[in-house]
Amino acid sequence: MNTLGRYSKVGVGVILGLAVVAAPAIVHGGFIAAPGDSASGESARAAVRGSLGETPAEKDARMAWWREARFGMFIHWGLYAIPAGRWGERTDHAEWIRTTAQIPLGEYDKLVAQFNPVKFDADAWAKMAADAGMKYLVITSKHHDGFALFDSKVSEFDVMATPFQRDILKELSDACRKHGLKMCFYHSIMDWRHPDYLPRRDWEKGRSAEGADFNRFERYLHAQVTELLTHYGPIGVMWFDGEWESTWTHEHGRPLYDLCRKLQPSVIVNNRVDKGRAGMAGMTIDDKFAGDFGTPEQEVPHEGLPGVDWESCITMNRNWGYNEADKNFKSTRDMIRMLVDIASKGGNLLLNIGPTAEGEFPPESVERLAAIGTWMKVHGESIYGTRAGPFRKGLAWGRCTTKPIEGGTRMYLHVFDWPADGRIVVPGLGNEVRKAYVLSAPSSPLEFKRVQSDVHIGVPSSAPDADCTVVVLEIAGNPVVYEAPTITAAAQEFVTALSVELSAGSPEVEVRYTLDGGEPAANSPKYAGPIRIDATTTVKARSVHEGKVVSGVTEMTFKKTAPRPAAARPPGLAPGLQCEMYDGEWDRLPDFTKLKPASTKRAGDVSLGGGPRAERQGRRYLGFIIVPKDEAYTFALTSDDGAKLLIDGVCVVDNDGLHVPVEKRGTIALAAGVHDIEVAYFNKTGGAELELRWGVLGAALEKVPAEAFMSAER
Ligand code: FHN
Repeated sequence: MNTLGRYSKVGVGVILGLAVVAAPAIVHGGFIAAPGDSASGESARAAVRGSLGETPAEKDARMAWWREARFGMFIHWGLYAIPAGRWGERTDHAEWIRTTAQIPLGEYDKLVAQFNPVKFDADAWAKMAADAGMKYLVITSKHHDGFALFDSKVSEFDVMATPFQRDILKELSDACRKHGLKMCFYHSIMDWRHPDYLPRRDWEKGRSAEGADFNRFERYLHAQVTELLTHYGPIGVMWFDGEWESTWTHEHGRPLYDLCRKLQPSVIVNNRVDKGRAGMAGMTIDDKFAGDFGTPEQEVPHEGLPGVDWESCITMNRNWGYNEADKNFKSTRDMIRMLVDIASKGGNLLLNIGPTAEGEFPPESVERLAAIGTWMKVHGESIYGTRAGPFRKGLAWGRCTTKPIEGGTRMYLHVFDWPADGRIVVPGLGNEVRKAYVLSAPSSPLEFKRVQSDVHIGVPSSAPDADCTVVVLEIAGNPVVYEAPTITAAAQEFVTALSVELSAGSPEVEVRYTLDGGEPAANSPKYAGPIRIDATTTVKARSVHEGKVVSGVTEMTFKKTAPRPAAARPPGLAPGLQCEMYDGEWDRLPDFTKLKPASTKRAGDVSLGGGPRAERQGRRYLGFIIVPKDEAYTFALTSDDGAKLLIDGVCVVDNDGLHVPVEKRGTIALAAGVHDIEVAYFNKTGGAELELRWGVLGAALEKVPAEAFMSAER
């Protein structure tokens, strides 16, 4: 059957126009880059209001329930639960089984007739989530296989085509509301079944892409998202995924975000709606991309990012979809401590369940949800609505979350390693302590005393809760933490000048510093804003509070370097680069100098251009880059799969290997003029991406314009 016939044609709603905003101050990899044109900085910041004119205060109001929630349930469920990971001899598949087992469409479609989860009980699922202390539930309305768990009028590849014939999402949304949970949907952009979705899977040899119309697919995607945001009541989050393939672009992402917000202005949308996600680390690389929160996957950021909303999505075992053989479940203790770690960094945890084909949660998941719920019943206030702890350098024995209280702060000290000496030491806390107690025994105060800049708390000999005891410390005012200052700048080498920022972490603590290598003291210059240096300088800084030195010294040396000289401009240069094309299959970049190119063409810039992406292809861009002025230049090379940037033969960015689109950066000091440039790139299979951006030190990065490239005409 021509599967094209199985999808009705859909019109498209009005797609909101794009609001183009300039980039505000942006955190790149821990460095602060300010707008290139500071004169427009204020207007740029004022203009940063998302594409619907939302003000920061309005966004805070929209995000409030999500920031309060801290803890949600992820559910991956669909046809793939039927094989339960097994196909032929292998038992290590899961929700990707149609691709990992290379199952032809017709074969996979047979699962539709087998999907009959007679034990599905929406109320039981919602109750288990609520009893575990979760506040929202995100379920796969459609995963990459294209199967809809809801009654979709624009697709017949949905739950109504199965023997079950019940709208699972309708039942679950009603149950969620009954149990006080926000109903949320995970919806995959990538769709391995819709005839208009490109690219095809590389192993689907016989499945032609003839007639595929990606614009028509986008209309279909919008139509299903409209169904989800129209027929199931108030939705908390639209959790998109599968945005990484090259056919999906920023020009698709922003309108999809706007559609969601137009249909339900209060809905929250993750950053996988657009192209701004930094791989599995999940954070958004640039404010121009749409999405309300970052989405680290199977990992927790090393430290929270102040003012950045993010949520780590993590499985209980090793698979998202049900795999019968996967008994590698994390312990309850590990998952409680993971939730605490995430909350202590200001993030949310989205903990995954993969239900069986019969419609039940695996018993191991049920047991762990109940145990987590028992802990949350006693300790939930140390998670819900809390803020990241103030200890940037961490705590040896556990984690800290905080909540403002009348005239002070309540600090929740989550103790993983209970002290043998009956004393918890809170390092470098400058505040007056009002009281201390174990959260589970609020009427039994604990003894505490100040020992220099530390606070010692007397605690029972054994931990009241072995998984994680919470000790509450109530202090006057905002936390004042004594830690050695941090020193940040756009790079450690520069050509003309560099801006250096110092931070003590707590606003009440001063940073005193020296630029001559001397030891900073309480009467050294006080940091009052970015320091401009124009010569090689060693910066030393330490924290001072109420006239007293309260930390050790942080030191960093910044080197002024001569820019690499420009080359003599060869004669006969023409705009663009030489681009050698190679055919082959690699896991890492080959040495292209030892291979013969299949063809050579001129490329306007370093990108893959429009159209479908080739697989098993290598490229080598050669020529010159014209540098406008003597400066240190930061280059950002985004690729899927591997790539490298060399300038004057020096490797500036190494982004080699097999990966989803990932951006890597490097900085090099260049004199104005012509410099050799070489970009090597390969794509093995699946998605493909290549982009080169640059910026002078400290400025926002932009795509390297075509007019910057020249090469000899051949
Ligand atoms: O490919 C999906 C995967 O199946 C799963 O849905 C995870 C969960 O966020 N997301 C993608 C992998 O990054």
